[in-house]
Amino acid sequence: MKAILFSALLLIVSFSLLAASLPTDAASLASANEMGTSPGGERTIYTAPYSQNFNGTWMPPDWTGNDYTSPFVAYWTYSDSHTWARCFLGEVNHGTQAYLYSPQITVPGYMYRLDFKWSHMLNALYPQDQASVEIYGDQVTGYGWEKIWERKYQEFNSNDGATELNPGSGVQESINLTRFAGHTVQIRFHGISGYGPSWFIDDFNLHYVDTGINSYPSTQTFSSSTPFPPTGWRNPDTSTYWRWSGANAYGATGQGSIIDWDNWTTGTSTTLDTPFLNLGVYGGTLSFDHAYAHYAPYEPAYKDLQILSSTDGGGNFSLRTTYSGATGGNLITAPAAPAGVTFSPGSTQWATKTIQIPAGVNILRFQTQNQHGSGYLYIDNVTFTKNLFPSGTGTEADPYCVSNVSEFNLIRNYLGSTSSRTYFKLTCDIDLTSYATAWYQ
Ligand SMILES: [Ca+2]
Ligand SMILES: [Ca+2]
Repeated sequence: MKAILFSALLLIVSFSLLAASLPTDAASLASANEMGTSPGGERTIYTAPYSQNFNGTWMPPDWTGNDYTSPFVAYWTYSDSHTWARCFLGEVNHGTQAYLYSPQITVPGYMYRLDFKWSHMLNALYPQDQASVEIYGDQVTGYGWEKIWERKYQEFNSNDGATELNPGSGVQESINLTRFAGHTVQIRFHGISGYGPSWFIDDFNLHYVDTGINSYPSTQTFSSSTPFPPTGWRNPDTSTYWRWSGANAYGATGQGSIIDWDNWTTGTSTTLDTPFLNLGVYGGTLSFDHAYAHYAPYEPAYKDLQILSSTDGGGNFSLRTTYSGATGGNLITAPAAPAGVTFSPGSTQWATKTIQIPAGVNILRFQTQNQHGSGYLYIDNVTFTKNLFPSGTGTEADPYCVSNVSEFNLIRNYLGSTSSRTYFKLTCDIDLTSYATAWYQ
């Protein structure tokens, strides 16, 4: 019972923190964001889940956009079938921009996502259309609009049967907004005309989907052929440097690890965030395999690997540890690769690192700090474990500390020969009187 009360208390504390960080000047946020001749006035602030299917009267309540009456401005309105929002890109000058703004929406907790559907035919004669989806919230560095989705030119092609004037079946997108938990955000759709076909949007939905890791231990082997990054992971800068690789840790059969490609820009970093970690109240551990070598022609250029952690779903991160890639550093696992050779680790050219994940952490970040010619870093078997006890590791020298009924009950998970050398220590008296009745029945 103590443990239950304890976690309930933590929940209350964390919700209070969320509430405390909510923006207080939502009205000024709105006026700062709406551009051009957007309709002004009072607008409802919604709380997710919030959806808009564009099937009603245009403009949808509390949405705004460009002046959609001017023939000289790219504009948004309904599709001819009146079931999609439509951005006219083909009837305006090249480079003309069109914006469609969602209402302000409060994201009440972790693991909310923005889903939407889009459709855009690629016209080979006019392949210069561009589109992005941007978010505004007080989480965003510099208080500007942050791109969370983008398609340009040839890649702005839904390949779904779209025509110049009508949408196809649509391409479904789903964007992780966990880091905006507790904040009020606004989403805008931003089209830039290349004199191409219309861009269509539908089924806007900001809602909760559990994409977290809930059972432990959990290992990401990067062995799937699904698109990078894996489900629940996030590549914040949509960096092209993190990629799949064919090398498996320690020469194991199969395929897959991730690689921080040779990022050639000194002073840049590449980041990759884990899924949301439901680690409970005692934290856990992170372990992973890595392989790293310099590139000989550019020695002593190197990259460091940093592990950062967030207690607010990825809104803010703090540095936990740095693994040094400098000559003699603990990140290096192999001799420098000769000129013209891409480092590909052999079975003995891997190492494993383990660090504690403190209580309260719910996202971890892998981040490299790069120098020109710093070489290739491989990462595999990213494993999370959950601490079930407040302290101890279960060894004779460092037994698990059992201090209440809930923890006492966990000992049942350590039966059998595989747990025969697991040690526990009672750190206080535990009152089981309230369980007596149940046992006698
Ligand atoms: Ca619709
Ligand atoms: Ca692997």
